[in-house]
Amino acid sequence: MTGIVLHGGRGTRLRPLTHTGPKQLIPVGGKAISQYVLEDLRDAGINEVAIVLGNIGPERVQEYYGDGSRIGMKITYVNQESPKGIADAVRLCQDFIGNDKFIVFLGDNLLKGGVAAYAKDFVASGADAMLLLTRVKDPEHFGVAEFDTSGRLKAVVEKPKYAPSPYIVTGIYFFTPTLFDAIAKVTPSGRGELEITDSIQMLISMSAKVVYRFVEGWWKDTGTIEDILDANRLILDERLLQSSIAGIVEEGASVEGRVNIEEGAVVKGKAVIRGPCHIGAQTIIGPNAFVGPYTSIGRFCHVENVEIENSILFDNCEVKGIKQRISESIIGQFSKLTGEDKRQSVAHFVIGESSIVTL
Ligand code: TTP
Repeated sequence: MTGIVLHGGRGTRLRPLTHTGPKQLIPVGGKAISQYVLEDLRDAGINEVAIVLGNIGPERVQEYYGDGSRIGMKITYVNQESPKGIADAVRLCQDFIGNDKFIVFLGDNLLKGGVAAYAKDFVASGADAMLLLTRVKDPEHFGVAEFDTSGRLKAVVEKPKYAPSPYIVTGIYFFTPTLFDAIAKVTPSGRGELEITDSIQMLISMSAKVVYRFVEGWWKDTGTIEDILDANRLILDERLLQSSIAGIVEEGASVEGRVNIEEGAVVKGKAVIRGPCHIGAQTIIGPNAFVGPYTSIGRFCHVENVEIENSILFDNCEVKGIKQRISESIIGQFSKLTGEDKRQSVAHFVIGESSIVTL
């Protein structure tokens, strides 16, 4: 099997973060979201992957992953000039896929436990396609599954007004190359995209065998700021199982709970870090800082005289002297948040790359 990992899209719901880079590279727990996707594929024995690049920061994706050897994979890049839909992105990989079975994994989706068991299941099923479904409260915002009385998948409908079931199609799909015949018969939807749901519907109409499994555990689509912060919490909870302290914790500083402190990072006196937290390489925390639960701080940051929790700092940020507790915030790389603000409440920020905010 091979894999396709999408890095395109418009990312409008994640602006300003997506003004300067693709959402799939937003860091949670110290790694780009799509790195968890790639590592899940690798752990399922899939070492050859095509990454589809969109028109937001494609060069950053290539810089981050290179040829893939850093994470033990072989990566081929495919360009999607404009966001013409998931099926359009997949179609561009037809030559790369050849006659292989393959997984399409949206680069901004996270799945507890990875895909190894599902991939085995798909191969054993002999099906042309296998979908992973999950139950949600608001199915109308997704591709929704409709079943017949015997429980077979009858249809998949994109964002219906009235959902035929509470089960939606997640962004992890298993296919054989029959999918390309189906995509060739699909025309762009009302929003001008070649839809993957229409392509799956076409497979069903062509009498292809389309099966499904329900997701065991959680699945997270990271399309909004709230989703990104949730993903950060889930990843720190699930994947940071024990502390690893390669940096320096100075006398008078305190580190509690599960905390990952990378090499060259320094936690200065009177700083408290309460896990689960990730502190990137060469970052300085303190003096006088509280880094609270569910916070991921990138590399080369400086955090001083502040309290911060449930937040994400990209690399190269400076956050200093803010009296309000910073919570549920995301701060883009090379940004500075400083000031002499005296209010003792909780502040919430979403700050794009290379920004300066002085209170
Ligand atoms: P979406 O999150 O549905 O779309 P979007 O990225 O345009 O976001 P927004 O609604 O906030 O503007 O995309 C789902 C996934 O598919 C995501 O990982 C991006 C990827 N994608 C592509 O790679 N190419 C495309 O043409 C589209 C539409 C999405």
